[in-house]
Amino acid sequence: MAKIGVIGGTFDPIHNGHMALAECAKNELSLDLVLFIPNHSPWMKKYRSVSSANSRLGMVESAVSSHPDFQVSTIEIEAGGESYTYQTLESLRKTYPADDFYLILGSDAILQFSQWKHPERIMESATLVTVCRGGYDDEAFMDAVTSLEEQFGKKIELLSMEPLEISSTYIRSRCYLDEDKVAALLPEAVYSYIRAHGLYRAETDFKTDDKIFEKIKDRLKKDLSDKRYTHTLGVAYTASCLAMAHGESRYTAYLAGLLHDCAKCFSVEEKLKLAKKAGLTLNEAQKENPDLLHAEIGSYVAKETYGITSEEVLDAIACHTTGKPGMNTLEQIVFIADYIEPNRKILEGLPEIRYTAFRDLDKTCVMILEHTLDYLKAKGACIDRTTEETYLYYKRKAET
Ligand code: DGI
Ligand code: FE
Ligand code: FE
Repeated sequence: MAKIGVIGGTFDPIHNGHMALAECAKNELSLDLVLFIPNHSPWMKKYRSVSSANSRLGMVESAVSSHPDFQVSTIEIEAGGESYTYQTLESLRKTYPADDFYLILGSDAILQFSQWKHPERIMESATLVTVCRGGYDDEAFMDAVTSLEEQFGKKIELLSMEPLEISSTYIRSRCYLDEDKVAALLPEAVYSYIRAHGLYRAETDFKTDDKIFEKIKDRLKKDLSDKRYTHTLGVAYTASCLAMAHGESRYTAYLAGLLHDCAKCFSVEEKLKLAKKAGLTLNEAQKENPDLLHAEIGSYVAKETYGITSEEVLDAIACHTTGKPGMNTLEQIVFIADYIEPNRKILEGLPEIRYTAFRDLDKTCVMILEHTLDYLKAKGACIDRTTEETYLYYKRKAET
């Protein structure tokens, strides 16, 4: 029978406070294992978009990789949506029926614990473990602990450490400004991960003449026609404006906008060659109209030539021409910015689409795809199945 600690959270980013808490619980309660469980979509944080589950998972993975008794569980990320702690614990117990669980919580969580969904089922599944806010002489806190113990007839384990008051908000907003201070609050591997993936840049020093952008623009000027380059800047600016309207990262949106057409001006032969190199299999529409490949090839070129590692940026580039069902916010933003950027010649319905884009992304996708499909049908062009599927997906979504 093993003793398993469980520590959940948004981990945006995971920091030394979480690590110290897990370490202390492991030592004082002789835990065999501590599971870190990043949540899928945290209780929607207002005015701030949370980093993608992928990025948060990547940070937690790099934080625990050097600890033999720490592991990551993707149970909540895989479940999708909002997970309740009682559900997570109950499914963990199914996986490890013989083991004892210890749910490690910060002191603030203890104070709100009775308002959680089914606290009695949580108490049934696990022993609560927490730290004393401000030491044992914090009466309000100790009263809360005692009253929970009485209410549920179960002891709560108190760790002897002083909680480390580390703020993820501070880390996110200062990580490119107070580099040394921020680095001291994070496991080294997490700090490197943040820098390598350009996380949190949008919340700090976004500038359109950032060195990274300037280098990309120099290259784009060589690879694109003048007209295409002007369009590209329009898409990048528009994408960052849409990001502001819809709570996405301006930085990521601008970057994806800049690169979305990076493969557009290659010749047909070059496009086919690159498609082969990228290992793509061509569908009927792409065979008839190889220009359609510029989106997927663009994603490949952005990675190989421009050194972009952010999967979300690469994904947004890959689907910008046809869209795809179930796009995330960034993907919708790039898809839409491409259509509405200020240099686009006025097509029928464009003013209304521009108006809607800053209010309702799903509805805007329907409007754009309707126009595109009409246009392609009138032209007698071969329609990519994804374009059709995307249209149906968003039409259905808008109706429900
Ligand atoms: O690269 P851009 O011109 O900025 O914009 P884009 O990547 O959206 O490409 C636009 C072209 O792609 C436009 O002429 C319509 C065409 N297109 C979009 N979906 C389909 C399509 N063409 C075909 N044949 N089939 C499609 O499903
Ligand atoms: Fe394009
Ligand atoms: Fe474009």
